[in-house]
Amino acid sequence: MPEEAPARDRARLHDARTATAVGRWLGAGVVVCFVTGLISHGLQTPPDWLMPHLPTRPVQGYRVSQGLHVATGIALVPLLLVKLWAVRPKLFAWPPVRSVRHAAERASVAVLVSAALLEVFLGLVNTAQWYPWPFPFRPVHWALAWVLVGATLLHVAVKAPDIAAHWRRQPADPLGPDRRSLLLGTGAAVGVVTLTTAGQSFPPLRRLTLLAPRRPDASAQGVPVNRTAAEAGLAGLVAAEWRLEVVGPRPFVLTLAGLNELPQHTARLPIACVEGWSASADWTGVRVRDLLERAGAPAGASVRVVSLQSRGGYRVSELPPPHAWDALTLLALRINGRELSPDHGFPARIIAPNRPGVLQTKWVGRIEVLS
Ligand SMILES: Nc1nc2c(c(=O)[nH]1)N[C@H]1C(S)=C(S)[C@@H](COP(=O)(O)O)O[C@H]1N2
Ligand SMILES: [Mo]
Repeated sequence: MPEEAPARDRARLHDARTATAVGRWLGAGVVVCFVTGLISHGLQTPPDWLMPHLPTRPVQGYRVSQGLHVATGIALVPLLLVKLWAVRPKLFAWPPVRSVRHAAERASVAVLVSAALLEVFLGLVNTAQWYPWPFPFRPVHWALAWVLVGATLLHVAVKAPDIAAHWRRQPADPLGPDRRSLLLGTGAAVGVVTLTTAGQSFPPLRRLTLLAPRRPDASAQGVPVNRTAAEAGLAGLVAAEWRLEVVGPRPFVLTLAGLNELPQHTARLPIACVEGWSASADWTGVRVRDLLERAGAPAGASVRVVSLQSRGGYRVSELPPPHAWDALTLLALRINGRELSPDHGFPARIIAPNRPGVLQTKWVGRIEVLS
């Protein structure tokens, strides 16, 4: 009977072949997100043993890995929704539990689905700089990532026979116009969300950046601002009163004029925010290395950078030895040839290669050599 065909076709989309076809893209996305997430976590909160080994090259490394992290996370949204739709009849199968083994399998799927939805949602909301919950974002996103990866591995192991059987399309199981439409539609949805958001870190696509919270070019001095001087309580900063204090074996204090008299260097480096936007600029200022040598810092010392900001999580950052002594790491006074605007950290801010934006401390007041 012809009327039955559409229903049967739809039912055929809720099958193992569709689940496998979408699932492997989903799996690849989870792997990319997890690996780039490990990189971001390692650069942002490195354990002590990792500090001396953190690479400063490639200069754009963090920009690329974090851009990929956020772009892939966004692409997971349509993939997750289609995958859930494809397996929906199984999620609501009746009776809910048939055996102990079945109960265990369902429990693991429940963990997988809730961890995946929550993890992607938290990340997405973070890219929009919206923190509507009482818990801190990073530790929760980090812990959930491990739950998600563990649950994914378990799921792949349990489903291995199904995945193997349906990895390739069977001759007896033609693609059919319905499945082709579903997969093409999914691919198109992934393409649209990627193309309309990736411009926040990938300049060639910036004109298509319709859905991203940021457009890197439409902002002060060509680089977006996360926290303004007013928000940091530093709108009234007076340049003549500002001093840079360098604490080390031979401590010293510099005025802005004094800092301007030291050898100036220019480096083209990106600000790469964990929230997924990034933008490059030409930064000019004094090498942190020169300040460290003048303070008599022992070679290979780490450095703590302290902002004038009195509160907030990003007022202090640590430069690991490779970054502290890198010739490209600057205490920047200028951006693209102009004096830093108050929002970009006037009179001085840190800029270092291959480093998350949160650590590129603005409104620097003190640099401390750590032993
Ligand atoms: N003192 C201080 N420095 C800071 C921040 C801050 O809140 N306070 N925000 C950081 C974050 S999250 C980013 S992404 C960059 C953004 O730099 P920009 O505003 O110059 O683009 O500054 C970093 N430096
Ligand atoms: Mo940031």
